[in-house]
Amino acid sequence: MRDFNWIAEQAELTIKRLLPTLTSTLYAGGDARTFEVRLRRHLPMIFDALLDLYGDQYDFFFHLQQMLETTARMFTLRPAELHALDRYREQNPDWFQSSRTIGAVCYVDRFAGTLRGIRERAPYFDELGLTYLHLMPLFKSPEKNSDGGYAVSSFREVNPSLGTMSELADLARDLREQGISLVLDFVFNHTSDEHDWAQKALAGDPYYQAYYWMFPDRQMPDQYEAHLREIFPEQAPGSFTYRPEIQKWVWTTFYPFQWDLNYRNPEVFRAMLEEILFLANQGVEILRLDAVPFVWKQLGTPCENLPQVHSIIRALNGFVRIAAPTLLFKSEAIVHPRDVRSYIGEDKCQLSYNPIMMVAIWEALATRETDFFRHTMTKQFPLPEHTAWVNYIRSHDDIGWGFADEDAIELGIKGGDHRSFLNNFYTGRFPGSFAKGLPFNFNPRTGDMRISGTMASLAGLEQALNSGDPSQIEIAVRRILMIYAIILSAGGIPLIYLGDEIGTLNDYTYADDPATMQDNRWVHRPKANAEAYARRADPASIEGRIFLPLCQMIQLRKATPELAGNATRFIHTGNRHVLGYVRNQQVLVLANFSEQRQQIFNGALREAGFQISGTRDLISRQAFNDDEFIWLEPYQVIWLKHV
Ligand code: OTU
Repeated sequence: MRDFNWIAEQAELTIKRLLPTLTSTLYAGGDARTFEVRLRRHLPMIFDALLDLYGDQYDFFFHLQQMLETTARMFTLRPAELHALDRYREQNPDWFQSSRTIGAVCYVDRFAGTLRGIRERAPYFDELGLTYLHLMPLFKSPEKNSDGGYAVSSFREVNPSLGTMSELADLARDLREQGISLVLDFVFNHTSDEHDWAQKALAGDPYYQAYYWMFPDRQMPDQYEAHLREIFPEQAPGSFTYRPEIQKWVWTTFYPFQWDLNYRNPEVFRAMLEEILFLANQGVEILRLDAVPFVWKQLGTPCENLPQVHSIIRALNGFVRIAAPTLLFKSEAIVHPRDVRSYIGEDKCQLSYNPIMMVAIWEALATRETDFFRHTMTKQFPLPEHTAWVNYIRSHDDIGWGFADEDAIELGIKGGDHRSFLNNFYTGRFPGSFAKGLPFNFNPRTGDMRISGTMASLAGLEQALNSGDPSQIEIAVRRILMIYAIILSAGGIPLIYLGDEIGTLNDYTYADDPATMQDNRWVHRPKANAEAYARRADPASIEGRIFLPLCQMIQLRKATPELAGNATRFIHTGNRHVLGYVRNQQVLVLANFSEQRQQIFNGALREAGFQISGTRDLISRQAFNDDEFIWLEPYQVIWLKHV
């Protein structure tokens, strides 16, 4: 443990020494007083975090000064309207916890062609009720394969086929005026090999070679690899790539063209901080921190979720609180629940994907039983203050069964066996399965495998439509609506992958295109289908049967402040097919995970602390009195509130 008084003293000395320089950076009209107040508030924590990373470097204070100068310069460059938003958000740090917050995510090109196309969809975003829009990586990136944009060649240039940076800034402003926060990815574990830094490194410049991890031979790579997990064993085996131009092995956790940055070099930290603040100054309000677990490496470890990753995020977050406090971080760590949770905090990532609940939903859909859901969520759901889960059912990525084996074994479920079952189920191999997923990256060495597929195809709609059986189609539609009813009522921000709101099915044409055929995640990233969207208002169409009730639930959620915040208490309903949770002691959600009608004994709910009589289901408007039992139709969800 470091002595906090000593840290505070060092921070104070640093401020005394540097403030004149920093505020002279601010002479161009910056609000020096605000800067100083924030600096005093956050520097001790920043200092503490940076000591974890660079405390052993003789030039620690030089690098700290560089980082602070970057922060001051970016603060000065920040547009006035964003400074105003900063002041407002500092007063309202929990704004995202509102029940009015509704999120969606899309690829610019696949959903709307260009940034201008996104702009033209503004009325549609209103129709859906969005307040949070995540545009998938839209930066300049290699033309033939960029891992869907996750290989960034410049954080300051938009991919020219989508638009320009100034269009992006305009879009951010327009969206904000419409009440929508713009969310972008910050791909900070790696850059593409076409990034300027990588190009200079390839040309032999040692300064930029030190931005990455490079080795003259296999000696060190072999030692590291002994402990590393392969992320894409099928498409990109191993974690290092040989570059003959420089006769070096480069660390590439993901694809060979994605070069891992070396955060042991404080200059890399400073440069990436500058990119963050640049994006914040374009009006981006939330950055999704991509591949968080991988950003620090240590020989002899798996190089995932190391303690220094937390120090990097805390330090970045601290600087952001000074220069652009509107900006929030959202963690993308799809790892063990313990590690997922470890990145969430007011001082780290205020938001995080909730892969734990995502997996629990699919698990309960496959088994038709909710014991594991309740058990694991009771342990894993609670979050610290001023943070939130982002609840989703699938993203642009594969689905991996990342539940905690410890949670499973407590219910007598063996993790490995259960994962095999889920893989079989969601690839449609398990007898009676309703799902049409594809196996993603089967690793014969470990038996590990993940699943690709759209929400609708995984939830049974594709198979039902193929069968032409109206009752199966009805069941699949209900299953989809149940998923949404959970995502929209559990604590946190609901996030819809656009296309899923109208029941988009798997798109198998990815297999015909050489650019995508290797990576079946493209099966669930189809282009928006204008005709399908046009049918959304028709209650007889499949699209309308999903879209219309979904919109109704979204509006209900927005109008129900009891659904705000995180507080979600999972309860025993006395019927293992029925999930139950209470929101803020005010709303009881019951969800039937089976194809059969289910009965719930009121006594069980009373015992769990919720009185049924005098409540009304917000969704169906049905009123409930003193009857002994509640009946739920197949896949029905009710949101019970006292009236
Ligand atoms: C992320 O995913 C992105 O979401 C992917 O689309 C990218 O390909 C990748 O990073 C590289 O930028 O392993 O299978 O724990 O799960 O970062 C997807 C985090 C991934 C990893 C995640 C990664």
